[in-house]
Amino acid sequence: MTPTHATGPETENHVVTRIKDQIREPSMYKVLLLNDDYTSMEFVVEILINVFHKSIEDATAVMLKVHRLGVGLCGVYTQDVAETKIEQVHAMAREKDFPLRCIMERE
Ligand code: TYC
Repeated sequence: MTPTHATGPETENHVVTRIKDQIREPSMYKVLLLNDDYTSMEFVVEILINVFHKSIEDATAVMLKVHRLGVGLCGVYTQDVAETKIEQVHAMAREKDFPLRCIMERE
């Protein structure tokens, strides 16, 4: 049977496929706080409130989790936002001479 429409690379279907291929969800990154023996609990709570927009209750829970287990989740962000938040944490910690470390992991 004769095809009712073209099926080569220039057809509408292929264009639609190509556009769909370009509309990808961005990769997301977990931002994690690491425990250490020197950073004050109060400062970590302050970071979680001011950089990660946690309530005081959630900030305290995350800080205690990091203190007890060694690592805790601050939030999940696009690459640029995750990198900026990590820079903010390290800059604020450096200012107070705390060795607080923050890392990101692709989800
Ligand atoms: N372990 C620290 C203390 O006992 C508190 C702390 C919690 C440090 C979380 C870092 O990411 C951290 N003062």
